[in-house]
Amino acid sequence: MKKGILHTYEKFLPLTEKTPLLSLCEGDTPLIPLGNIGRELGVELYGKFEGLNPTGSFKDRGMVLAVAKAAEEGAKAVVCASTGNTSASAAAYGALAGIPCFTLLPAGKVASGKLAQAVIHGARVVAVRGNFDEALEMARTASREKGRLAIVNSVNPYRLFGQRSAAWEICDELGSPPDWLTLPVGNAGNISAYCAGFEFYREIGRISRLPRLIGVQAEGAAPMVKGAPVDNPETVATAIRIGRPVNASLARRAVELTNGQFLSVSDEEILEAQGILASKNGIFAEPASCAPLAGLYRLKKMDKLPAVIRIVMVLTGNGLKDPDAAKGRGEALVEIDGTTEALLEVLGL
Ligand code: AN7
Repeated sequence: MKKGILHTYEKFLPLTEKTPLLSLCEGDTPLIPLGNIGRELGVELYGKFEGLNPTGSFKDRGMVLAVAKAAEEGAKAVVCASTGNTSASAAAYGALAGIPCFTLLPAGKVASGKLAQAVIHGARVVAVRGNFDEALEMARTASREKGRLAIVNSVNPYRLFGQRSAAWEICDELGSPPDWLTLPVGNAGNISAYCAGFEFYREIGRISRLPRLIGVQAEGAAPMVKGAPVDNPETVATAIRIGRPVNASLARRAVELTNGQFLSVSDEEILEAQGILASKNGIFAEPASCAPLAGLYRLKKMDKLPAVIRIVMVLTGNGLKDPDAAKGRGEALVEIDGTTEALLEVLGL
């Protein structure tokens, strides 16, 4: 039975007797073999479908711990800035713990499903006329100035601690780490958490090597690739529309340590990869989550994708969160009269 991150990894996490063992049964997400696409790329490909977490993204793994610790420490409220998924997750776990949640979102730049989640879970949603990086700075200052207002962005170390669990699940399921692990990079927390998770498993002897970490960004928001902050990040993948990643140095270390790399892909390539994943392999992931697949196609084109290796792609968020990104794509809708004849004509079989 699914028990959630805090129960399952009690021994590996910084819990005390006073930590409430919150759970929405997060984690334990499927590692889906992506045979149709893998064959095309000439690799053994899996998707770790984090979009099947309770709020539809990987954020739940770290949020459950961050909110539990906030509750343990007597926080009166939690706050976060977010491109959408963090706010949905903070709002849900805040609701579960009975702690009010404030979320700061870049006005007009959050996918509709994510906004709906924050609202229905009862968060106080503040739309900031500015980008994510500016909103995060505001949230950090507010939490420093107001006692007992816990910040639950990935500057909160408990977030990354909980997110390590995804690396552990992958190793447990495959019996060894993959050759490559590729994931989208925004604020650069998740790639750092995966690295720490793999390092921990190596320390305790569960694995003997680290996978190469391949972090993929959108071209219009690629500070890790450029090696410098981006002031006005822009991309269709709004989840990773981030120009000043707070975990940049940890992420750089992760890539160096694992002999990995950062690369960027265009919005066009991201949307194309999203369409391929959905139409060739039956999985609907949000645009940001498809940046890694776009990256693999690009490497393949450049003849830089080794054959036969085992690759895990982290599908960080569910496609249903951002229906607008899918609208108007694929086959056009046909509207017909309510008659069998009209239907048979459309079927044309
Ligand atoms: C689907 O929700 O930053 O590199 O505020 O939602 O750990 O930041 C989301 C990030 C990848 C990037 N994929 O992860 C937020 C937020 C999805 C995401 C990322 C995000 P990090």
